[in-house]
Amino acid sequence: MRTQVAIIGAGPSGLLLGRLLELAGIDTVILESRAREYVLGRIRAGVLESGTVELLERAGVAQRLHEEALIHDTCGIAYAGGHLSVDLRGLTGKPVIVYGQTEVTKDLMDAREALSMYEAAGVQIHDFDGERPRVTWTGGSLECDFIAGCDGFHGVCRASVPAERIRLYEKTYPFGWLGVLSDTPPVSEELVYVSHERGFALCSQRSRTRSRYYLQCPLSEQVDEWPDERFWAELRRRLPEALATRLVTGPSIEKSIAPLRSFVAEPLSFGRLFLAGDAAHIVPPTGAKGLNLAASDVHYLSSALIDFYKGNEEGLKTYSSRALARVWKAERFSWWLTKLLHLFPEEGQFGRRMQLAELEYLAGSRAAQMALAENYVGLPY
Ligand code: RFL
Ligand code: PHB
Repeated sequence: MRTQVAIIGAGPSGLLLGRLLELAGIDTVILESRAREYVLGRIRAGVLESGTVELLERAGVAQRLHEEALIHDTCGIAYAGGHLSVDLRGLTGKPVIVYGQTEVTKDLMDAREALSMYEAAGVQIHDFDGERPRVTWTGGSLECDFIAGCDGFHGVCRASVPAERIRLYEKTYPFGWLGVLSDTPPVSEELVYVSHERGFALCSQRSRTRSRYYLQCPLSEQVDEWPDERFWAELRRRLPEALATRLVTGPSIEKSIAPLRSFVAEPLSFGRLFLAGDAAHIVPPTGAKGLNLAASDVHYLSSALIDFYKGNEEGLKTYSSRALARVWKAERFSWWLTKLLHLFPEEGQFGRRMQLAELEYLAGSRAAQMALAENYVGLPY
């Protein structure tokens, strides 16, 4: 079998790249190790930058998004008696868009006409330094011009690069996020990020009838140590009183713990192999940047590949540096917001007072709110 671009991974980055290339008349095959239903069942991101939405429009998959997504002009931060509502639109002219990663994935899967192979076991990539890279899996092989490594943090593509050709930067955090999805109305119209003595909490949502909540929790804890009653009781304790009394609880329909990590691989290109999305970098979810960075990588990579097939190789040469310039800024923002809002017991009382002083400063300074808002709504491509 032969194709122009072999895409490894059917997460948002692989599917979006495949769709943009398909629209430009470029042949692609997507190889995904999991079943389609498994990929669709993963509950992950919920907040899209308007740049991501524009890319989905270009990919022709934004129709349902425009009918169902919620537009958020503000975002809330609560802390020790204070509550700040950051006027994203007033400060930047842009809102953020609440629409689940699951829905983005479904829209992209439904639109794709070219070949996707799910449950492809034992995927390996070969000869990406030469003119004729190859991909093999149990029972099949594929020749191609390029390989796009869109296979997430634990994928095979980054792992296939010889150690001396790649630099990895990593920071792990000593806690995770315990997430619950429930068919209950969101506690607040805006998303609320909560900095509390007992730990961080986040009130997010998927629709007017579906909520997504997160609690900072120790990495040592297991999901089955968190029956619904314990989760709701702990969330209520961390919320400001006005929200706690409004909280509507109900049975969880998904519950999971995700570790927090900052990670960047440099560079993103190795001969004819290009990494994009979580395969190349991870941010802690606090800034809601992971899916949006996957989209901006795909913006740069898709236009570079389209230019290549029109005879211009320049974009492929600069893909890594252009994508990474944006990645590092989002890494900084996500790291900063994580440090500002989470409980770090090892930082002691002084560390906590520094957080509160910064939150008070943020509450009283338009300049500081502007810096937060322009990063949260997404830096320009
Ligand atoms: P994905 O989604 O991990 O997809 C990679 C795909 O590759 C497949 N794969 C392989 N296929 C073939 N062969 C192999 N050897 C393979 N190994 C892996 C996998 O099965 C998978 O289908 O990466 P992608 O496409 O780069 O997309 C990245 C996003 O999924 C991720 O950044 C976001 O979900 C991060 N994230 C958030 N991002 C936001 O922008 N806003 C948010 O609000 C937000 N919230 C979150 C998040 C991530 C979270 N978790 C669980 C990590 C909240 C959470 C809790
Ligand atoms: C989510 O709704 O899953 C979500 C929202 C905002 C974040 C992270 C996750 O910062």
